[in-house]
Amino acid sequence: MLATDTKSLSEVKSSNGQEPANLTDGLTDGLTDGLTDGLTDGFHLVVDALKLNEVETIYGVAGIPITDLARLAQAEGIRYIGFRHEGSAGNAAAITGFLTRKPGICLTVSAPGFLNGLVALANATTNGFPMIQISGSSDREIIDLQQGDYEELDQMNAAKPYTKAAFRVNKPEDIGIGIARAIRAAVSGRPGGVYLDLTAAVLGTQFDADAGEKSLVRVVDPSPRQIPAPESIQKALDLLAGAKKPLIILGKGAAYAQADKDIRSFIEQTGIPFLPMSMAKGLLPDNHPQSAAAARSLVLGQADVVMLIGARLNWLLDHGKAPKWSATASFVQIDISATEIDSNRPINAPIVADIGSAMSALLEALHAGQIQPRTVWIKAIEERKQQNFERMAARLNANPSPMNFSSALRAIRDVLSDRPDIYVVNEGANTLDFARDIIDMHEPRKRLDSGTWGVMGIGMGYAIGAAVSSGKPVVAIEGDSAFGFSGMELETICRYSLPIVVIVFNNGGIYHGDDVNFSGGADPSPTTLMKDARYDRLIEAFGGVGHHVVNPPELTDALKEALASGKPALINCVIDPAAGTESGHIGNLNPTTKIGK
Ligand code: ADP
Ligand code: TZD
Ligand code: MG
Repeated sequence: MLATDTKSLSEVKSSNGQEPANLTDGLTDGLTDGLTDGLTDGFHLVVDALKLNEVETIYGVAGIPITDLARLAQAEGIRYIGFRHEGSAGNAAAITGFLTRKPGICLTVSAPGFLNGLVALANATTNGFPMIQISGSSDREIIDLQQGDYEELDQMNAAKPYTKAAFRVNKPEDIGIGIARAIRAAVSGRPGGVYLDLTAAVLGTQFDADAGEKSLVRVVDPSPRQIPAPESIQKALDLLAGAKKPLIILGKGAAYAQADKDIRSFIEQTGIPFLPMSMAKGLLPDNHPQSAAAARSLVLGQADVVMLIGARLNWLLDHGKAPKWSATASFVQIDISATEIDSNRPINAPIVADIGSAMSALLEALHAGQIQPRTVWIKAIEERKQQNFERMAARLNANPSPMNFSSALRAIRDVLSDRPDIYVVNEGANTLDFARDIIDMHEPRKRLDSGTWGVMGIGMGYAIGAAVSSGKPVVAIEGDSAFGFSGMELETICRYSLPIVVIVFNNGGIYHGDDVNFSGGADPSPTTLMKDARYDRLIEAFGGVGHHVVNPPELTDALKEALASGKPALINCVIDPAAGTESGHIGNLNPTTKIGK
């Protein structure tokens, strides 16, 4: 930080020629009671507004001009979790939003801190997670004339293209309505990331306490139900009733909706096979007899009526197009966002509604025996599943040395099968693809991963957000490259003593560890990482427990021990450098030169 950071906030403000903020004349004075001679200020109003709207946690990185905001929030009973990088704070906020259906809050300083957090905010928007990034910002007059302020940036306009909404509060009396707008924008309709800009001047300005209190807004019904049109329900049921080979695809919108019972009832009453997208795994347990996950290519290629529940037809579903999909299939789609319909393929029966309301309307209108997948369809799926289970079992039961992805994941799967309560965070390329297929989930919203962007760097932020918001243990299964993006948050995990076990799949590289430098020079190749790196020793620097494992029994023991302790741990899991493939399962998206290197 710059030298100015050592001054108190009031000194900085005086040097800016603005009113000193009373609050910071000796920080603790008045921090909790908040009022000095019937006055409040922007800091207090923000905290009061967040508390009024039941915000329990703020994730952030402190500094000018929001340091006192973080202190005051903590003093007033909001839990403050301080990170080492705003990206991780933002990711923690985003996943908290996904898990709780309330916007996760990330607090950042101006300009660079704001930009560090913005990637997470954009990722939240892309994935449909409700989140608010609150950032302090420099003096508007100086920014707008580009006169060179400390951490100068036109943050609101920088945020706009990447967020669901972006607002700036320019007067302390607008803090209440600004926070209310941000909350409603984040959680209503398709959830997303919202940016809220609070200028240093607004935070420091004093204001009549009574008028301040009256200016606060408690948001009423921030994400109201969106009831489906009855005729859309009828059309969907008619289409499914005529299907011979129906299929349901569950996406993370279905997980977010928390309509778990009705979704399961509809699937079980109709007997339709289902396929979960990665973060919808566990909505119904992965070992449910109707799961078609192990016959994925068969069902996508042959289904004649497909019902999408909270899943977009994006790249993760090959845009719904041939050859992966049947060119003649018809589609039902339930989505809260009307503009999602017909995005890639014509949708024959759209249901624009929230999934909870749509599922209960479908169940109400459904007659017994109305929808009956053909027996040949169910049998074909069953046969394909058996074949693939056998193939998978052969891979899982092989015991290569060094370990490969399958043998390591078999050990983890067996430990986690007794612990359905544990959250699984997962990122990497091969590490992501293999773990998604091998680790069964048994409860909804327990698998948190790279999501719609396939982004690296969510690992420690998601793990911390899940542990803090749920109080439950987390196992983060991380590629060695993926882990590096947020690895310094090990210190955060240890500082807050969170029950997080990080397993680093150490194959010495992005995708694999045996790539070569085509120039023949001494530098490692672009995808190579440090050979034999001891990630386990990183966590020891912060008082956590490190394990170094080279075979499945060691991995099993280390994971059991780490989970039993409930303390921060990192397992450095040595994987054969030759085991991975370039880009994991999406090598088809990776252009390569045909001319030669
Ligand atoms: P996945 O990656 O799992 O396939 P996506 O993120 O692509 O899932 O799609 C989720 C979809 O769910 C989005 O189109 C979003 O609009 C929708 N959605 C999110 N929440 C709800 C809800 N409560 N009701 C209806 N649709 C929702
Ligand atoms: N940067 C960001 C933010 N997201 C990305 N997805 C990438 C870079 C590119 N990338 C991938 O798509 S996967 C990956 C990178 C860098 C890492 C893969 O290596 P890993 O996993 O060690 O995490 P495996 O198991 O070795 O494949
Ligand atoms: Mg790797």
